Amino acid sequence: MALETTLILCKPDAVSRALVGEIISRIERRGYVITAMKLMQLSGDKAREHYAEHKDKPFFGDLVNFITSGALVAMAVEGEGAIDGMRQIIGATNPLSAAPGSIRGDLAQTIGMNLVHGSDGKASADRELKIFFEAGDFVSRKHDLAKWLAD
Ligand code: IDP
Ligand code: MG
Repeated sequence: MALETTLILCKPDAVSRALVGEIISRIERRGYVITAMKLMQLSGDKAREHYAEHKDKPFFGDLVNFITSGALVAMAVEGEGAIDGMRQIIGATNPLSAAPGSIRGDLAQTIGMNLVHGSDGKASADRELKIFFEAGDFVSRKHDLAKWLAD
């Protein structure tokens, strides 16, 4: 296992339902640390870049409209195996298939408004983090992370 950084978005439904604190709390309780964070409204261009892999899907237009519809919170989240670990915490894409105990399984109803985005692999994480953050946005949390990491 390796120390990884993943891109997490609290999507506009999470911000408007005031669930950002709940989501961050679950990330922190897992022992991951936030190394960059922004409250922002995404432009159409950045939304299309972020979701480029879905550009030919029938839901692409709705997805871009939704992700640009209001404020979102973007975070870089660091930890051992944090990419897959965050996917576990988030749960399956369709909330009806997401395990109870996961964010989507506990708090979401529909696939279109499933509260959170998490990168699905190392290449995606590296690509997506660059869409939301630049080098100067990151703060080292190595000291804070150390207490969570067993030898
Ligand atoms: P993920 O967010 O779990 O990685 P992806 O397959 O990458 O899921 O899809 C990106 C987002 O697109 C999903 O989180 C969901 O909001 C939306 N989406 C995926 N599949 C559908 C669909 O079949 N109908 C409507 N929206 C969808
Ligand atoms: Mg995805």
